[in-house]
Amino acid sequence: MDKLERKFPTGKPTLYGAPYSVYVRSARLGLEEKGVAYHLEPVDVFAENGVPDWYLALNPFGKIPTLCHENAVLFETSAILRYIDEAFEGVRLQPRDPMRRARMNQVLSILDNYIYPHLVWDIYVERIVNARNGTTDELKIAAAIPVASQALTSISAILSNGPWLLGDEISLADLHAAAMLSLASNAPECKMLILEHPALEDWLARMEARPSMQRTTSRAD
Ligand SMILES: N[C@@H](CCC(=O)N[C@@H](CS)C(=O)NCC(=O)O)C(=O)O
Repeated sequence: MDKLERKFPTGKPTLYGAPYSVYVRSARLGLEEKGVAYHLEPVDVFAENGVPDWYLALNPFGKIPTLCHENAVLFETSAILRYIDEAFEGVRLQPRDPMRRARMNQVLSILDNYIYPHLVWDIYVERIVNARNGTTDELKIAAAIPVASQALTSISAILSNGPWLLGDEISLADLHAAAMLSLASNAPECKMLILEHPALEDWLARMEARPSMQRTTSRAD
């Protein structure tokens, strides 16, 4: 049976991706928090020979994750997260109140547009991943710090009294943010920036303690 024939193996949703990806982890956190059984189908978009053709047929951008469910193929993580929340029973992950819901969307946007490129790529990847072969670009890290700092300040300003970003109820914003900040905080520069916001640091510690986070580490796969 080839990969595409295995797309809808048991009626469970299939998530294509690799456990190292923050975007895949975000989608997995949605599934875990909802209590949805799913199948994680490995695909390595950074493989030496490039993105496999069978995967490009699912996701023409060659990014992970992609979700397949009920004969439909869905890519772009924020769409996947919203679908998971709306299609399955379980705890509600999007506020009903319009302003809280807008705040959740605002956080998702800040994460995609500022945190992922600047904390994950410009700082974490340079400091931790590229350091392994001695190619860290210090100028890139230095240039990223002001915008990374502003992005964390903006999320911190939204963080209410907790325990979660939008208050009493955990939302998609918490899941997406935890996936990115958990990884980025391995870089000392990101850690320092997070420590400037004690409430954000406490929030991240609370997120790290959740079973969903513990079940979705790369080590757990
Ligand atoms: N806009 C996409 C972004 C996903 C994304 O960038 N995933 C990374 C892994 S964390 C990826 O596939 N990178 C492959 C590449 O950039 O070639 C989404 O929201 O799902």
